[in-house]
Amino acid sequence: MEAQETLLRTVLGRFLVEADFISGRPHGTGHINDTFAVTCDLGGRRIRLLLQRLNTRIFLKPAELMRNIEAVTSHIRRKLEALGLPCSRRVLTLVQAREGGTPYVDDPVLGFWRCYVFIEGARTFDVIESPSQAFQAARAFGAFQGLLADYDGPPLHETIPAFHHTPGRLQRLLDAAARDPLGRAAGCAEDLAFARSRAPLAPVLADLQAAGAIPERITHNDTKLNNVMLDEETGEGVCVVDLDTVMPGLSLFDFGDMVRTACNPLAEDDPDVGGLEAREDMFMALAEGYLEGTGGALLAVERDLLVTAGQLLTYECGLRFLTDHLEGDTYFRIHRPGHNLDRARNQFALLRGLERQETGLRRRLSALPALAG
Ligand code: GN1
Ligand code: MG
Repeated sequence: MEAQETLLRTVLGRFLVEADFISGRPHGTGHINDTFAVTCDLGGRRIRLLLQRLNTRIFLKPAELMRNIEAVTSHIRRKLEALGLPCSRRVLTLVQAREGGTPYVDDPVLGFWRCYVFIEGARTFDVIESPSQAFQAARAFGAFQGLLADYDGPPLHETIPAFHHTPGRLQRLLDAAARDPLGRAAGCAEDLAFARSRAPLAPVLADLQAAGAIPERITHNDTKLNNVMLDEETGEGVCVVDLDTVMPGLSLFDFGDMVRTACNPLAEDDPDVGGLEAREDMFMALAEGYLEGTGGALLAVERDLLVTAGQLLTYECGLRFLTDHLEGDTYFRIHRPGHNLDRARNQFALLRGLERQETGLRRRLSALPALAG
């Protein structure tokens, strides 16, 4: 604990903040980076900052990633200012490093760190509680995409190549199962069989994307519901966070990943998945929020694929968790043995639910005023 505080104090000292370190502790439940909330004293006033150590085994070009975040957040800030909207809580604010003129510290000993101003009075949810939260979250992710629709800054670097190329994700799973480096494949034979049985789903969006049948836009690509902050008082979606994968993609990736997280009545790692049903009220709230947030930008071909996108992104995430289980848990942080296998099974159970519920969901969607006719 003390070592951690010493580390955080040292890292904070490398950023351009005239505040004194008081305390720091781990923050949030992200699987990739290490995140800490740090409390400081600024002339007698307490302020908080967010320090994050990037996982550079996964983000291989962190400086380019940070250039993406700078470009995207400044574009959004400019647009909000032009609209006369206050930006301090609506877009992430990076703190500059003391040296190097960069918004990050890259140190051979400390690692690669960035620092954000903490957004107070808002929080994230790992399991969403009400359809109005789902609506708010989806509207915020939709609005985020809308704000970037006219992005004209430097081309965005692809921080993780082929991130949502589901056929590639399936292939990697099959390769991992064939190599079976830790002898875990026998213990998940049924899960692997399920993954194989859904192979026809894998290329659905990738093929349409490759054919240019669905427009590429700048998307968030990691719209897990805990990547958007909701105001503690009003419940409004205030700020989209975790911008590491903002790059060209499909709106349907973003919608699908929201379905994956908001429609799951369980936490994504809950092993007790018998008869899991997707929450249809959440699905409808997401669709309404996303359609509103994107302000009519979604084409008919995209609107027709909302249910499929939910299934596909749930499938893809299941493939990724299962691959990581077979490869020895080197990607997603685990907190217990078999954690990634539990996560994969949970995703596959949700996919089964979304398949059983497909007709009903489509019927309900077609009755939405924004989609009817
Ligand atoms: C990771 O970083 P975090 O925890 O918000 C992952 C997402 C997965 C998610 C599954 C860069 O998101 O793609 O959907 O875990 N992020 C990256 O919970 O791989
Ligand atoms: Mg996150």
